[in-house]
Amino acid sequence: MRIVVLTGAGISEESGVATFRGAGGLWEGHRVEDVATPEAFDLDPETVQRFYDTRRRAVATVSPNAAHHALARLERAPGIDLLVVTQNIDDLHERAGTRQLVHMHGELRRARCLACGGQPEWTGDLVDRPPCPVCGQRMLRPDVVWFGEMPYELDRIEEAVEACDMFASVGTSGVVYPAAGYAAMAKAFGARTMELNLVPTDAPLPFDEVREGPATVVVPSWVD
Ligand code: BV8
Repeated sequence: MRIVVLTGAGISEESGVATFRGAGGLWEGHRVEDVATPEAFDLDPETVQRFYDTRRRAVATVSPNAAHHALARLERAPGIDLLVVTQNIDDLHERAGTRQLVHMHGELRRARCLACGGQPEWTGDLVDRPPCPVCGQRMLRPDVVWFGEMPYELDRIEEAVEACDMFASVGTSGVVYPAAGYAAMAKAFGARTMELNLVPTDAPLPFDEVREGPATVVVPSWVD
């Protein structure tokens, strides 16, 4: 059985990672437009670098939760061909053991060099403009997809969404495209669709099934 699971900030929330649209739509005290766009980076690179440095440090102190571990178990289940497509830039899916994984919005633990295009693994801060390990120039940015930028591996994702028998959306508000369009795409290609969320979204095309509750409860109960 071919399954695609799309995850959003909600799957990491119980690990202690802030969601985007939580307290009053501010994101760690910032408006999204002020920190998650190329324009914001051009205008005020320090603020943007500090924003991601803070999140990179925070993610290093948290652990995968029961929902991440349940998806890693699902990948190993006999007869299951699973692809996890995450909008999250934390590494909690990997640390829980998921292997077939796409970070469509990039990763905190990778940097991108604006000079040579290198994408080195990165665990430290970027605000002090460290040299790129590939070319030595001091032009590193977070390897994260900002608004207006092209997400990663769209062809691979769309191919999997069109071919899957089941599409599950876990912990995402379904606001950001093209991710938000995948449930309808899967349905159009004949898949069963399911939403697992603390607060079900009023998706334009309703899911076949909705399981309401915290990810650490509803994801293991679905998987096991
Ligand atoms: C692009 C990385 C060109 C940065 C992020 C139509 C087609 C294509 C593009 C667009 C379009 N319409 C508009 C656009 C432009 C734009 C867009 O979608 N804007 C929105 C605001 C309208 N999209 C883009 O710019 C994208 N690129 O378009 O390229 C293109 C053109 C055509 C075709 C392809 C490409 C790039 C978008 C990527 C932006 N980068 N993140 C970073 O992380 O710092 S987006 C960011 O918000 C996250 O990555 C995430 O993807 C996104 C959504 O957040 P969620 O994960 O859903 O989190 P949220 O807080 O919103 O919701 C949490 C959910 O969890 C809630 O439902 C809550 O109920 C639930 N929850 C909470 N706690 C729990 C829980 N559930 C379970 N258990 C719990 N405990």
